[in-house]
Amino acid sequence: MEKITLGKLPNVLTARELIDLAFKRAAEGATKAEGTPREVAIERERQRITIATTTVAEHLKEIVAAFPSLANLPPFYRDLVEAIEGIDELRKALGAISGGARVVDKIRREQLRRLKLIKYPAEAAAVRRQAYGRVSSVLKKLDRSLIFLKEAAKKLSDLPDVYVDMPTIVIAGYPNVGKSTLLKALTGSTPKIAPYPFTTTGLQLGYFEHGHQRYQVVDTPGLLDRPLEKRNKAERQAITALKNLARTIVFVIDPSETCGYQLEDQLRLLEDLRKSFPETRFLVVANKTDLLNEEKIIELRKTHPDILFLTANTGEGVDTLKQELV
Ligand SMILES: Nc1nc2c(ncn2[C@@H]2O[C@H](COP(=O)(O)OP(=O)(O)O)[C@@H](O)[C@H]2O)c(=O)[nH]1
Ligand SMILES: [Mg+2]
Repeated sequence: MEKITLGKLPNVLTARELIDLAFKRAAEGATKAEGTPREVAIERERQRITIATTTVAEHLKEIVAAFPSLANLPPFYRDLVEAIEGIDELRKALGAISGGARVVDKIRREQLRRLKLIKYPAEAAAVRRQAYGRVSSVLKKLDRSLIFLKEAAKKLSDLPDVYVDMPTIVIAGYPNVGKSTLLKALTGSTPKIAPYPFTTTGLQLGYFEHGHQRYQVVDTPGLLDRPLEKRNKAERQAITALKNLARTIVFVIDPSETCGYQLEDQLRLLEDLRKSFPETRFLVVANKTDLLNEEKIIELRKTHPDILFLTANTGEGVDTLKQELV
């Protein structure tokens, strides 16, 4: 089972922090050399230039290497990254950092070459200062990208841990229709909460096993519980990500309307979702059957012959649903 964790992203330093770190290491790291005053000066500055530029270039390369390769991300996570940061923005920033690392490597080679050509010891420090100045100006130009990636790393470390290739059932429906109760009834456990962008409550994940196959059940509080037209672009993208995950959507309706929403509105949301998830199988379940009278059930069976009736809080009908799901 593939479980992606984007949790190990680097602590990205800002331009200022990286400059300070590099120069400090260079100042402390240079060792004493022997020889003529010119040789001593050259060796001291050679070490400083090397340590400073290497510190900077290595950190930049580390950032690029540590960000998950966007090309290889499973679609679910790609959509989430798109929702959170914009893949293009991320790619551009990483491209800038990667280019910056190459420039710093080049500065090292050029300045070390210049260092060899000096005549007087005092010139060595000037070559080193020039190297520092060039590196600083490269980093200052990268600062926006560095700050962007610092933020991105923070947000991406917070992506939910889900199994992207486990058969997954997503539960949808208006608030208070009994989605969380159904998740518990299906999976028999307290759901795990995974942070998810654009909902404060996070995804609720549960698992059940049937015939040696594990199934993942996802409740999406705050996401698939009201009309999509009211969503902003980023929220839509976060919803789109679920498309890659959901093999089946269980749409829960509450015909008793004790949830506070009219059945008519609930069914409209269902049609709305069907249009947005044209390739996903939908199973419609009517919950809170215990609160319905016989007439209502008969009427619903007539208009919607495919509906499964259940009472999530007693577990009645949940086994039938499970059979239907697997
Ligand atoms: N009578 C009855 N109440 C239920 C049933 N399922 C859930 N509820 C209640 O409906 C309320 C909302 O349930 P919840 O699972 O939190 O809904 P969600 O907002 O869709 O996740 C809670 O008070 C539940 O106890 C049911 O089958 N029958
Ligand atoms: Mg809930």
